[in-house]
Amino acid sequence: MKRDYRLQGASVLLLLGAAGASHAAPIACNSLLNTTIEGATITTAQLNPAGGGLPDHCEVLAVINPRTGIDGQPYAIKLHLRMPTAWNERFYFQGGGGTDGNLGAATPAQLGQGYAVVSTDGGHDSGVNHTPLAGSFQFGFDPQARSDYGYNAHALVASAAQAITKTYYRHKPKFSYFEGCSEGGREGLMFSQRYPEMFDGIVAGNPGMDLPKAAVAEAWDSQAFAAAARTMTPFGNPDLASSFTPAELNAVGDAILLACDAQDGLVDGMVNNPQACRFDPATLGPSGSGVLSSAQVTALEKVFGGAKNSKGKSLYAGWFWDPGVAAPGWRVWKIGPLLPVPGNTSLNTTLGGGALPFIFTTPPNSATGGTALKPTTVITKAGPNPGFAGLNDAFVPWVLSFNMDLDAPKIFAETGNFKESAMDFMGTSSTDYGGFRTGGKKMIVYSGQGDPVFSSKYHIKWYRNLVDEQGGLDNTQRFARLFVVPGMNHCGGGPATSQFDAFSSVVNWVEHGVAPASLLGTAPAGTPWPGRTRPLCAFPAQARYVGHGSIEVASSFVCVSPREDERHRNGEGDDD
Ligand SMILES: [Ca+2]
Repeated sequence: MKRDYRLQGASVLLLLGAAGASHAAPIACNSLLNTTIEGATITTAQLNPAGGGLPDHCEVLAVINPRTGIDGQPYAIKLHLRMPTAWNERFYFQGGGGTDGNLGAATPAQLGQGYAVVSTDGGHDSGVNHTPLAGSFQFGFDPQARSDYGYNAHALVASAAQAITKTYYRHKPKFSYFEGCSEGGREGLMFSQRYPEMFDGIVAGNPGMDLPKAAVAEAWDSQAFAAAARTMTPFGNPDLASSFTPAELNAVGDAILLACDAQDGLVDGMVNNPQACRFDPATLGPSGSGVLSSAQVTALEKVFGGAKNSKGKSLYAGWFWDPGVAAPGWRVWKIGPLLPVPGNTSLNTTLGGGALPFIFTTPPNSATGGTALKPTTVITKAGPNPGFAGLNDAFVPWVLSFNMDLDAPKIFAETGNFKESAMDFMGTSSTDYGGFRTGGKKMIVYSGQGDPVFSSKYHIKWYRNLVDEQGGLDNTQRFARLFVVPGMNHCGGGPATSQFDAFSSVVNWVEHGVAPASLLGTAPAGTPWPGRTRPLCAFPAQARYVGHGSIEVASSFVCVSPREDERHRNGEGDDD
């Protein structure tokens, strides 16, 4: 009997197409084992049946450039790739976090939606590259590991994982996406600037833009809060967490609302027009309501004014006055405590306190080089947990002795084997977007207005520079949009409509040409108004109440741009 295989194949194709699945059967998953594709040697390739919330998929582990660093440590760039059998012909790179070093499970929600998903450790492994001196920041002693963390590992992994995906499914992905927050957000910016051809759509959340500068600002903040500390830790250092009680930070948040909530036209517990906000913390001090001491007022003035050297030159950016200051997500970074253990555990003195001396200072600090460590430093007790160094105040004396004139410039230094400065390998404020723009790529950047570690002011300053460089706002909004989320802390948290789906928006933009004028934000449980919705407007637009209708729903708000002269009147953009 004669059969028309071609037609039969076509009908199968149609059926599969209707189901949204791939039209080509993948090769055998285990046939990838021990092969090397684009420099990645595959050490695991196994087909996992559906289960545990994951779809039927081919799981791949691979290693790129295994080597020994100049610090004697074993390094490799590892990737974790999962390729679902019911592939949607799309590729998704899951960004990292902190100082990377964690391969990750590669199980974001996108895997269940049919995306091939990859994650990486960024070229070092916090479970392996961990020493008593520097904890999980040890990799900062190896220049290649620094460059891998900054950009190189992610580029090699993206390239190799896309090639493995193409080999497995027998055709390349139709669309490739990157999404990350914090360091992952920085990686998204990095791709858009260094490798604009690699992704069709990028979501860069609360990005650690020019992270070494932000790390300098973390030290600045720690010094400011230390001066207001009321108690010492068992290790003999100021306990930053004692500088403000939660009730005092609540008072600051309330005072910010009193001063600035109504300036956007509606008293709703949100500051939608932060550029107009003129909060003065002295109103809470001894000459005001008396809620705060003069030391506390000074600390807030220093921190929110931004890190500066002794000549008054700005070293990072200041911060918006935002009621997110009263949320736990602000406190755990700036002053702690993050963990219920003795000593300082703020992220600024642990994560930032280790990254600054070992990864962002050139040459990296050690007991014998760089800034002298104070005799009281107990750096050899740098935390028992891989991935979380800096307990027992390990880095606190160093952070508190960090000199804004002599030490801050070391993020720009190069010497000896360290041929790239920290700003060279971590810098992510370029405005050269020619390749990205002409390639038709799209990027969504979002920023928490109450983020305690990466300032919205810094993100806005970059975006304004981008607008200037790219021929105006309309031209820039064709490929890059910034969304500043009032009240939101770092990648979530705070009194904010902090739940939103930036990823679907970037997909819709890439695949259907629908540029997002706003994202729909929902306030989660734990906020003063769970379930409240707001439009999160593409900068410079801000959400404004239309004057009627429920203030709890986004449909009662529109996105409007504040008058440009406000920006000049309030002196925004003074940071350099
Ligand atoms: Ca308001």
